[in-house]
Amino acid sequence: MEDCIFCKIVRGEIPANKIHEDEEIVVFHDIHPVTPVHFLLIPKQHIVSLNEIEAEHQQLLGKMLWLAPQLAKKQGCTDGFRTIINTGYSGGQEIFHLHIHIIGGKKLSPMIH
Ligand code: IU
Repeated sequence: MEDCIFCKIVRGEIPANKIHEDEEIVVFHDIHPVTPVHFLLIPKQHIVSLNEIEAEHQQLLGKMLWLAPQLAKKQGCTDGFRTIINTGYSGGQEIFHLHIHIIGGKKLSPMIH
């Protein structure tokens, strides 16, 4: 997707503070962190949101979730973290390229409001 900001990060056209990259996934620190640790896992492939996933994406999504705790621990979240996927307009999604937020680095309250 030419105009997608996260696709531009994948292609290296705009900068991001990357903490992981492999053939399918890029992970980088969120530019507006809401907690001491806040990073995003994105597929290199342009998938709009969780609403658009297909059966063929199962392995990719599994890999993203498999990577998340490893990277969270490396970023200092040794005692837990929160995983958020905003989906669609009502889900609060602002960037329409699927991404998993990992937030942590402090004790989070139990409820999301
Ligand atoms: P959302 O789930 O679509 O609401 O989250 C988008 C996130 O992308 C948000 O936390 C932004 O701070 C973040 N972000 C970023 O890390 N780098 C960017 O260049 C842009 C947005 I634009």
